[in-house]
Amino acid sequence: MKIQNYINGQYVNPIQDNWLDNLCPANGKVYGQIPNSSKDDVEIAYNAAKTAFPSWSQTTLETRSRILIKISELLETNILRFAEAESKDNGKPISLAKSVDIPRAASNFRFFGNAITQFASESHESVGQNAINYTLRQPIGVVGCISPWNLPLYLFTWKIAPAIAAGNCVVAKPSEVTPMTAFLLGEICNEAGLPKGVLNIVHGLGTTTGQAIVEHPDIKAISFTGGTETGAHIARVAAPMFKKLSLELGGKNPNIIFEDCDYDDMLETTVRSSFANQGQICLCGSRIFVEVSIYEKFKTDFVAKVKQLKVGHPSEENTNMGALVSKPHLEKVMKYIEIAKLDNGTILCGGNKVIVKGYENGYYLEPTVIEIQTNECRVNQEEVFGPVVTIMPFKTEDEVLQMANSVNYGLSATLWSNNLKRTMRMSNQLQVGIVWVNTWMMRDLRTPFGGVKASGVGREGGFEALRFFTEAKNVCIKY
Ligand code: TXE
Repeated sequence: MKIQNYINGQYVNPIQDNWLDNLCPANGKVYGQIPNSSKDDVEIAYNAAKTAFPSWSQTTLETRSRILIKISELLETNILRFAEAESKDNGKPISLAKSVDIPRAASNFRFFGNAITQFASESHESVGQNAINYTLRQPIGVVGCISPWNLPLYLFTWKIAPAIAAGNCVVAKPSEVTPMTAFLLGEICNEAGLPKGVLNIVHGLGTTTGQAIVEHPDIKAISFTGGTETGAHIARVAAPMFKKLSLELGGKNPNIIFEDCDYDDMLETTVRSSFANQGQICLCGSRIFVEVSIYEKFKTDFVAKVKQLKVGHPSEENTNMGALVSKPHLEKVMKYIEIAKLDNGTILCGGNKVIVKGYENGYYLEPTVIEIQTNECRVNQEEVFGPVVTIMPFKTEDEVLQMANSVNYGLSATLWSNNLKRTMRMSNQLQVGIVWVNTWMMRDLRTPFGGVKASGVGREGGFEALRFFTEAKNVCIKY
């Protein structure tokens, strides 16, 4: 199947007629073509957005809200079609696409459709000076949204929904590895009555299409989720043009387990936080630290549970883990397993490719647990972004806190303990943007989302996202 760009409310071919193959991770076969869009395609998309902006930015909040909520409803009506497309394109289990990815994409539109009607700004009375200040929060204009392959529609809409809710027009690019659901979204936007040009979706490589969006002098803000190196590159390109930037990058998140936790709950959730979506979520807890008193028990129980996970074809309902997203990514993850061995890591389970009968060329990998000797080893310091976790014991709170913070990344952390004072103390000291206590990936869309250090800058979610996608202007009136 050939997919097209969605520009000015219409599906169009890339003007230079260049195409890229789209591969199915479950069997390694080409199953379609996507536009390899050039700078010229981005320019056309930009012009459509620019033309749509004066009217869209003046559209009432009620109308914007109604359209966003309609998009959300249509996604829900079409959940199966979208979930199947997502699963095929990404390799993730269909059960996950149905229960998480597509419902969450629908929630993103619903949430920001509602949030924009509640978004207010401040006023400040300058007491004794007979003056009042008020803040306008005005849309920026044309903004760029660039998203990755791990949660394709989920993260694409997490950017687009607040951008258009706030009155901007968008040039967006999904990952070239997983373009399918973004392609389908255009249809739904038309059906929901989103005016043409408000959202424009261009497909293509990061280094060409993505780069053209970032380099465009009149695209004034870039919201990006992806790898840390790419984020650093985007920051370098965008900085001289003083663009607003929101960068949500990689993670190397600690999962810290104390003896006094609810053990069964912890064990079950830890399997999920390690291997959900084949470990390809920036929030996965890839460094597991366990209090020494329960370390041996945890090791036995965890490995036993992990061995029960069924790696299989993504379309089968009982598959727990599908295929990794691409061959290069599978190779990267496998390279890290070798690096861990060289660093004296012991493979407790997994470590090998899985051959799924009938789909021998798919990118399947066993869930892998590695016992490591030190937090300084490369597999604990660098983002693997696959079904690979490490475990090691700790003795004291100070020791584990020091290890948790001793990485370049700082996205999220999970704490398992029923000692309230300890969890509060540690939550204060962990160098991350998100802390989960006795749970994982429980998301309330009003909360700020993002990381510190090499995990990025800026926050998405709730009013933070609406603030990012608007410029604050102060008006001072003397009376
Ligand atoms: O991501 P890229 P990749 C991490 C993970 C993974 C590594 C590399 O560790 O192994 O990053 O993955 C677009 N200008 N994460 O290479 O390249 C690209 O087309 C503008 C963590 O696949 O960062 C895609 O749309 N755009 C992460 C998007 O950036 C550019 C999720 C992300 O791709 C560009 C994914 C450029 N010069 C990977 N180059 C997370 N935080 O969840 C690429 N892109």
